[in-house]
Amino acid sequence: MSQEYFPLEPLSVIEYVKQLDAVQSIFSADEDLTAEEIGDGNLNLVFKIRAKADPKRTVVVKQSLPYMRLVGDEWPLPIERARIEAQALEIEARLCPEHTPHVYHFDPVMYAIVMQNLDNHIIMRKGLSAGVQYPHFADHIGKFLAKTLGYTSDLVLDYRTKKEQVGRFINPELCKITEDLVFTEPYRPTERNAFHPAIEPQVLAMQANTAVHVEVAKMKEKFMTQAQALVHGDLHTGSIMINHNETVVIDPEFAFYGPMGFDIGAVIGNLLLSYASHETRTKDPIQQADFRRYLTESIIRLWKVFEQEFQAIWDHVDAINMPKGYQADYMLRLLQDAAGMGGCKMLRRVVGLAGVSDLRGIEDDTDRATAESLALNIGQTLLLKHSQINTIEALVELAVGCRPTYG
Ligand code: SR1
Ligand code: MG
Repeated sequence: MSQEYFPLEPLSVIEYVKQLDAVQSIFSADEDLTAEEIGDGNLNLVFKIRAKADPKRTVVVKQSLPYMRLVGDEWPLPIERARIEAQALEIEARLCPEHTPHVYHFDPVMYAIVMQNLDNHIIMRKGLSAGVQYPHFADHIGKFLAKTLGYTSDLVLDYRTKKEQVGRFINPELCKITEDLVFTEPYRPTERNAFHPAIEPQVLAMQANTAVHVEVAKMKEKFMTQAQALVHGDLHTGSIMINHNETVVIDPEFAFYGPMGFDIGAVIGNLLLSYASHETRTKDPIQQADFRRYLTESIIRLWKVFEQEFQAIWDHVDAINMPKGYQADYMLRLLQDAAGMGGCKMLRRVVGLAGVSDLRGIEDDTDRATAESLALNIGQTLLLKHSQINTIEALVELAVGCRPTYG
């Protein structure tokens, strides 16, 4: 093991992997390996390592850089986030192994995680852009959310363990990125915002809307103060690797003790970003309606699975012994938080620094602006109306009632 941190490169990562005991069952010590840096994330180095003789024998090495990869070294970041990610993956693997990648090794000096290469899966965002439907996704993610959020909350953990866990997952710098990029910058003119010029009138109207500022402040306060459960913290469709049968959640480096609605809202908001993108990605009305039905049914289903599994965990353990009626009130608040925070997650992807390929990848300029205009309207509607939403069906109804302003 190396004594000092250095950023890996395709050659050094091969030498690095070869000396790890943890992968001896996959690669033999003298075997030829290949390394490819896939680098499509905003933050880290990611290498795929394969045995030349048998590319199916493969691992991924993910290493933290001391700065934001997307922006450069003028935006320093703590490499410590790899430790948070490794610990969160350990907990998720214990609670929900079927939806968590296998970790072979965590190196606390190199801030590198060696893990399963999900070679038979694709990034869900890409599949959704291509109009692919994943029939088990909603059940899988509903269950993942229920287990990872339920079992790490006060509803299950004893009072001391819960507080110790909050301490282990203090993640200030990555939380600050979210506080800035999700809950602050989209709502005011800043240098880092980037949006399509055609939707500028809509963006300016949103930024001038006092009600938007008040509702986003409520969401930001919850994000900053409500240590409800160990949340993934960045559960968008780029953090989900998927195929027809399997769903695996990756990348919990933003994990911390925060509001459950932030994770649930991230998934819902990202499905609705896809919904908005198919305003123009899919022109055929029958295909468009079919795919959008899949997306909205998935939102309803994932919430229902979450609700059922979460309540079952709560009923079984009930560490805080709350009175009757409290559970229904709690579940309603989770739904409303998910709507409000999901709305913010949509808005940041249209207006803010880090966009998503669902929208920014639409080649035709007018098509892109039209889809982004719709995403902005859905995000704003969910944010403004979150406290009036009483059912998941009502949330979906509000979203599908929106139309693009532009186009
Ligand atoms: C500047 S990029 C930061 C974003 O990338 C991550 O995936 C998070 O969503 C974060 O907000
Ligand atoms: Mg990520």
